[in-house]
Amino acid sequence: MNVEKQLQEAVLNLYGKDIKACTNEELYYGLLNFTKSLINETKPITGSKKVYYISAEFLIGKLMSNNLINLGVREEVNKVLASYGKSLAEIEEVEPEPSLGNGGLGRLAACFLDSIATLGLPGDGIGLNYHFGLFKQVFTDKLQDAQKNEWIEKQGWLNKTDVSFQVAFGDRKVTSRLYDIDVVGYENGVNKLHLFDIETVDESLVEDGISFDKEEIEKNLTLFLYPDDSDEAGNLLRIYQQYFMVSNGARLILKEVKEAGYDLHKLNEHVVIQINDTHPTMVIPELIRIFTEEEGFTMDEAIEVVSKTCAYTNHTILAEALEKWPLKFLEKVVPQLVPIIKELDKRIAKKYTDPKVQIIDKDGRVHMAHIDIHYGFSVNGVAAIHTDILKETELNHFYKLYPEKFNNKTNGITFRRWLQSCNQELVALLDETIGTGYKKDAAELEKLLAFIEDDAVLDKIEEIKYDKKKALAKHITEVEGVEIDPNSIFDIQIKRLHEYKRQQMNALYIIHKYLEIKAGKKPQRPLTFIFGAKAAPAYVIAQDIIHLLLVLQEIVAKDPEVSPYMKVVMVENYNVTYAERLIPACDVSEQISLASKEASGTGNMKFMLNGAVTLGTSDGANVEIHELVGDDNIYIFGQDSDTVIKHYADADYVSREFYENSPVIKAAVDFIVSEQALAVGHKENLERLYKELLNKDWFMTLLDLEDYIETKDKVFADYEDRRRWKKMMLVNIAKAGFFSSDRTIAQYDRDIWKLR
Ligand code: 26V
Repeated sequence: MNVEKQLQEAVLNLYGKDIKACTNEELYYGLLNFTKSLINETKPITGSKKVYYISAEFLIGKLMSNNLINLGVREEVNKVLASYGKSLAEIEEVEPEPSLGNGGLGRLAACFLDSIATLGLPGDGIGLNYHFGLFKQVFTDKLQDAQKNEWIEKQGWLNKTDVSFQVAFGDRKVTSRLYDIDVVGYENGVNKLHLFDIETVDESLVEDGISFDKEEIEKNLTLFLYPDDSDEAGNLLRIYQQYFMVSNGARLILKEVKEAGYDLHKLNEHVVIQINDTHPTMVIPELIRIFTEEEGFTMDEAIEVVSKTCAYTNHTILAEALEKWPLKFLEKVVPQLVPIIKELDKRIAKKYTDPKVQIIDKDGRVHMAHIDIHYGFSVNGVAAIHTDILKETELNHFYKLYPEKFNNKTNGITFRRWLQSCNQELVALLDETIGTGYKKDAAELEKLLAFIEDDAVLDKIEEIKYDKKKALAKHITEVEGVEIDPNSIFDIQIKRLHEYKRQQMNALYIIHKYLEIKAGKKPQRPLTFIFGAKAAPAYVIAQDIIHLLLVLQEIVAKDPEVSPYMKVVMVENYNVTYAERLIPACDVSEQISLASKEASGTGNMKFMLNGAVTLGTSDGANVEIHELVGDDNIYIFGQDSDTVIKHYADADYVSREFYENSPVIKAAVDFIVSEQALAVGHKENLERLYKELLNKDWFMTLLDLEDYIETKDKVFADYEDRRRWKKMMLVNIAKAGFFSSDRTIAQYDRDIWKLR
């Protein structure tokens, strides 16, 4: 293949110009056409059994770079463009980022699709084509504001298909339209991400920011990802969205099965449906409904085959995140499913008396996870500790009924995006030192350990990190207007804003450092604290925490006594593209959730792979990172999950006691409502947060604060032993292979899907 010739033709066709004369924007669309035609020449992945990964979220990020890598042409494209004085990185800036996910769960789905195709497994994603996805975050007056994120263009990765279905709700019928995005495996074939949309959607419904009329389902169904569900209309809309997704998904799956000529009674021999969290749960009653109403199955037959086809992944133990829909909502939106759900419930009630395992509870709420567990064949958690907690605590009643269904699949990340695409410098070093085998078998990264005493390699790792920090600093100056020093330590916490993730604990450390510097105790080296996080629009305390971080950013920046020694930057609109810049530039990876609460985390894996050292609690996949790198290459602090779970059980955590017994904690917490903070921030937000920390602190920030301060101080001191630190970086990179999503997907296939 002659890349130059094909690219030249692509832009000539579009613009009648040659590469040299094109703008970056023109080159992007030329490259898009070029890439799409290469994808069209790539073989679809086929087989007699296929997985459908059904998920309300696919946080795919920009696709150009990843597709070029997976098609095996990125180097070549780079070279050709460079020979015309053009930069692929700058051209990629033109691509809009779809924001079809909230955070980890959606990004995981995207990594999984990449790995499924890379392993050559037949497997498609099924989801929704949100027009504005998750909101775009802007800061106004140090508060988060939400705006719509437009990403759909006339020319893009979405391909309109001729597939369309009728979807009936209780009060209306709508027509769907399927759009597909090709998913190219790394040097392998092509699968699809199927995104359903509604033909009557009306983007002009969106008024200010992200508000819109929630009643007009025909017009609003696919406008946004998880619109504000703090009111009834928002909740109903979510149910409309979920049913729309699963009804279309079920129709598509059955269409493919019938076209292949398979017997529907043997559905489970040809199809496995992986249900990503509870959002797609209605696919179970929907399939049972279709089989009994349209395909002549008895109820027993339908239940049996559907149960052998569906598998469920749990991504959280937070009770408030486990969906429980009031039966009356389902009666309004999907009355056709209600008799099926009642039948499923009746069968369970007959077999088991324990109220904890019922589908419909005494208050008439339908526990979606319970449908998945009773009527699916597999239940998996997403990290070892998370699965253990599910088995021993949260889902113990189910584990006792079905021990054979429970299994762990520790999450992973695609190394194509989180190494090859975002850190080409590190890739070059790896290629040179350990060869290129790690690109197909991530376990080969361990070969890097042979260089642990090689100063040239250690220095090179340090140099790459420094270059990435410089590039990030430049970007942050450009987009945030904040100067940061690449010679400072980059301490980064990027993830959804949630109390259990404890960004507020990091903020209290920053206050503590600020007070120390004011008192004359300067850090050995300047510190840069970077945050990126969106908060759900209805999550008040999360908004307050963002406010506090922005207040601290300003206080520190404006204080000439302190700003030479530390900086705080809360980046605006943290998203996948931003993560691709932040992660390679990180020294210290903040993974400080309250133990037991972070199911896995995947950012922790991305940081490690790029040579950051983890500062974290014994939670989620941190536990497995710890086991892999050993005590000397990670900083673990805080109470463990057993202790935390016991505090909840005994209801004996009193945050005020920690506050009153520790002058350090007291000083940091009091600062939130100090005159100095109130002069910069809003009284309402700061006081609410202060009171929350003192009177409730449900996620036990103060429990671990002293230990956190001590450990973090040690991290920063250890950073000065440069050789030791470089070795830690090397070990983290070398041991990251386990967290390749190729490994995770191979395990899903071996234990659950059995596609080959
Ligand atoms: C959802 C909600 C929705 C209602 C308000 C509170 C709340 C809190 C948490 C969630 C999380 C939903 C599920 C989720 O995103 N889980 C994440 O899944 C990742 C992939 O498995 C995993 O790495 C993260 O630890 C986990 O939080």
